[in-house]
Amino acid sequence: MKITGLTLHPIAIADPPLRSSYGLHAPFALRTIVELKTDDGVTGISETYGGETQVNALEAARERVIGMDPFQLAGLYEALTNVKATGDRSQTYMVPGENPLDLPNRTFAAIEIACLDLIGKAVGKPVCDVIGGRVRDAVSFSAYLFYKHAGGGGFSGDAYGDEYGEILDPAACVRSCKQMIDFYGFKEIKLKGGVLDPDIEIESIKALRREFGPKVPLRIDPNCAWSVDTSVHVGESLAEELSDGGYLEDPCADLEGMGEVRKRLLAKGINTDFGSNVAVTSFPDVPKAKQLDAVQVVLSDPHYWGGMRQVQYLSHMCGVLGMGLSMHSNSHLGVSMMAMTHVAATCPNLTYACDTHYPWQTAKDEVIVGGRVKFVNGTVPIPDKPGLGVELDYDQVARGRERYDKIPYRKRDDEAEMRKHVDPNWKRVLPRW
Ligand code: GKR
Ligand code: MG
Repeated sequence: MKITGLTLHPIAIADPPLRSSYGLHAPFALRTIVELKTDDGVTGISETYGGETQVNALEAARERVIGMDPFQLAGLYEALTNVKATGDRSQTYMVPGENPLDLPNRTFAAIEIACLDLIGKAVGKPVCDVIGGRVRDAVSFSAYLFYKHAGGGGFSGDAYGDEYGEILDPAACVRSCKQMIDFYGFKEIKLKGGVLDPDIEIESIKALRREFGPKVPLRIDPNCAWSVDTSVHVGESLAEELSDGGYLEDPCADLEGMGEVRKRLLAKGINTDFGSNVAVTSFPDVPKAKQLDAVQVVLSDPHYWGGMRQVQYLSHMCGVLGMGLSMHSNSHLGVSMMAMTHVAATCPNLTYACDTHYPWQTAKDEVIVGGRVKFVNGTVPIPDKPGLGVELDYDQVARGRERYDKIPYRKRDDEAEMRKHVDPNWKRVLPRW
């Protein structure tokens, strides 16, 4: 089998005005759909980050990809990712998908996942079984709550309905969470923090605990907006709420900072686990995080860790080091949803409900045949179909492309969006509190 075609579909999908310590989400998020065709007529697909840099990097890989045997992924990994680069791989100062240092990994991942989809289709097996077999038939996801302004995304002429309304206080957090849980059946909750005063965010978590009780694990993730002292204050205030399967995610910048917070909390008898997808983004970070006791749960993500097999290696590494594994997400559609689900199904120690932004996207923009991926009691079951189990709806892809062509920006810039829509003088400062 040989790859004979690579088609890139840059698309834009409506995204509500979600807030995080990075700033504000733009009215449309950018994604790229990758499509590979083989000489025997099989097609494989994947979805990755969007915008010019990502599309150009995939375009640059074309020559290496066309003509290759899709089974020969180790050689492609070496060819695309073995580049000498030094610098900060973390997501401390750059939003996911915009750090040039993980661009090679993102690019490989997009090709790898499309290859695995087409291999699965060629041999008649789901991707999770192609990459070694599943340890579960359905993958749990969490209710991923955001503070947000009113609005459902899109531009004025093409404004989308606002499913969740404005969420800027603890009561609205609880209301939106109930709405999400009623619809999707999620059993764990994550709150994106780093937006309001930490004491208000503490109150949001306490209100969620009061509403949903101790059987629903809680996490809060301010994307390193807090100082070490503030992180200790939040850790102390939420000692009970973040226990029992919850965690405190990237409270402050750097592994050294998180290690210090952990030490100070342990000294007070508080054993809250720390998660990370900001400080821990590549393999060398993992033993360092262990050594500093800074992170107990690593958030994987096939999109920037270098694909599904790298996530499996990460799972193994975390297992060896006695660390837990969870999964990170950014704004995405159904193809990414299924890639995340397939790889999560193969990682035995991925015992936390994975993050997903999926509830924030809408059916109007979905690019898979049959519409949005269906959740069953907060899980996505592995479909009894070959490959990722989904096909592209080309009319929907074309609509996504039209939206992409209409919008003026080609990268994610939450700081600029914040200045445009909320505060003309806004700057991301770390720590903010
Ligand atoms: O979409 O604003 C966002 C999130 O904050 C995202 O960029 C993060 O990468 O979801 C993410 C996380 O840190 O867990
Ligand atoms: Mg995070």
